[in-house]
Amino acid sequence: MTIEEQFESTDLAPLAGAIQAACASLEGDVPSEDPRYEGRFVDIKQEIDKLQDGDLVLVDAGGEYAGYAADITRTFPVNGRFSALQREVYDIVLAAQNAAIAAVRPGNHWDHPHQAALRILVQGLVDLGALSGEVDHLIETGAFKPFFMHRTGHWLGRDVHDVGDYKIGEEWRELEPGMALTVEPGLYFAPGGQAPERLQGIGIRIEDDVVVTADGCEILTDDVPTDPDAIEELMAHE
Ligand SMILES: [Mn+2]
Repeated sequence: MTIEEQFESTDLAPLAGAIQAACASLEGDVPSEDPRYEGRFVDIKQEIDKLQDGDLVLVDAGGEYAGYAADITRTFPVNGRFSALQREVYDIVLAAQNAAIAAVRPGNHWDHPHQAALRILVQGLVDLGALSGEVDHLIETGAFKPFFMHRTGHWLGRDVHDVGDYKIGEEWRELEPGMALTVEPGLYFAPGGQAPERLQGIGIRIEDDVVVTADGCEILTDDVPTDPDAIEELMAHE
């Protein structure tokens, strides 16, 4: 069975078409005969054309093995080196991720890692000049939401956003050994948005998959580096 036949035999056929279209677009061959893929092809082609020296590219990749899903995000500098400002933002997001991962342990509840990440991200937004005021107040009022508009993770398992409750009644669910989740803080400064202009266009997310253990958690995706020096090193070899 060819890989195409395998894809066609599952509901992944549209994804296979999109991937084929993307690959074909890189070779200059436009597969326009199949209308199902036309929109996807255009989207991907436009995104590829936009990459410029000095930009960042955020890759949020899903994979499946033996029926279990993975979900990993890394942010790369297109030219192979983070600018000083990009690295400043990157280091804040990485510190937030480390704090969140440290908060994934039995006895903590679902919201603990998010609150740990949020505190560091909001302090970072103040340090960067994107927000001003007391961190507690900025968290309470949601003033950070233009720059961090999603939560720090979700359940992971047979599906990439797996089933499972986050609260039981009014209470956040307690973390228990064996639970799998993502840890994915980010900071995003939209062009034309309310951040200082020097920050606009920078968007960074770092996502790992973790499993709660007896006394903490195990990072399943740590073979792919998050350290910015290691990412630059990785890019220098390709
Ligand atoms: Mn995710």
